[in-house]
Amino acid sequence: MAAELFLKDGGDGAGLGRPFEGKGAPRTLDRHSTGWYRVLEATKKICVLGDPAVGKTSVIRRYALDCFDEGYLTTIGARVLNRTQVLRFPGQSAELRLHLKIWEISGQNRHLELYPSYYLGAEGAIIVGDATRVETQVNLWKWIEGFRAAAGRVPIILVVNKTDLMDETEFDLELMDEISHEFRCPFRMSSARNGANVDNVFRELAYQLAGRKPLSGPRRGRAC
Ligand SMILES: Nc1nc2c(ncn2[C@@H]2O[C@H](COP(=O)(O)OP(=O)(O)OP(=O)(O)O)[C@@H](O)[C@H]2O)c(=O)[nH]1
Ligand SMILES: [Mg+2]
Repeated sequence: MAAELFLKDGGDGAGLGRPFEGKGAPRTLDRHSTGWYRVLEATKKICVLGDPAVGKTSVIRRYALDCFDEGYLTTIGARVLNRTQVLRFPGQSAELRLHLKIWEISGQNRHLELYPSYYLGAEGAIIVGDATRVETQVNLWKWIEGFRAAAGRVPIILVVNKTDLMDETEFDLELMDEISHEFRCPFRMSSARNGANVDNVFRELAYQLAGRKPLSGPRRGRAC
């Protein structure tokens, strides 16, 4: 059962995401019963992209390190942070540990020719807009198209960040519904500052990478 669960997603023999199986397979005592359950592991590259200063670094830092910095230091090129997301599936005696390699791609557009090489091999993306700047939501369009051209039709979640800045919000729900519908990817709202919905978004993408729905979905609307 557990191997089948894994093979749905990554059993292509390409090296990335191969399950631990056989004699050396790690096993852990199930906390909820007297039985044992299998621990599967996989590594996935995901990209986080979007316009400058929308909060890509901040969202990743909130998820990977649980911290937030008011200062703004633009990201040059691309940088990578890691976090392992544990996924559990009801009724199955297995847990999947997804080692996420989270690539932040600079929003600065200085070296556009490099972008396809950053996207290559990505199995999912979080594309971020800023709740206080509607043009960053309009630009999601071009980020999605650029990403899909290089990475193919892999899961994408659109995120409108900075929902803690309620007074300055320039949020266009109709536009977001349109983009979401056009590209068939869900959109969520988050705040890296107070942490609202950030974990949920990464968890939702991780479940999508595993070909599954999360046990409980993230909130769609306002995140704070
Ligand atoms: N209030 C508020 N500020 C945020 C939030 N997320 C990020 N910021 C601030 O917005 C600014 C830009 O954040 P970054 O995370 O550096 O933005 P970025 O998208 O990585 O920018 P580039 O690397 O230049 O593409 C910083 O001053 C952050 O502190 C948020 O959820 N709420
Ligand atoms: Mg950055």
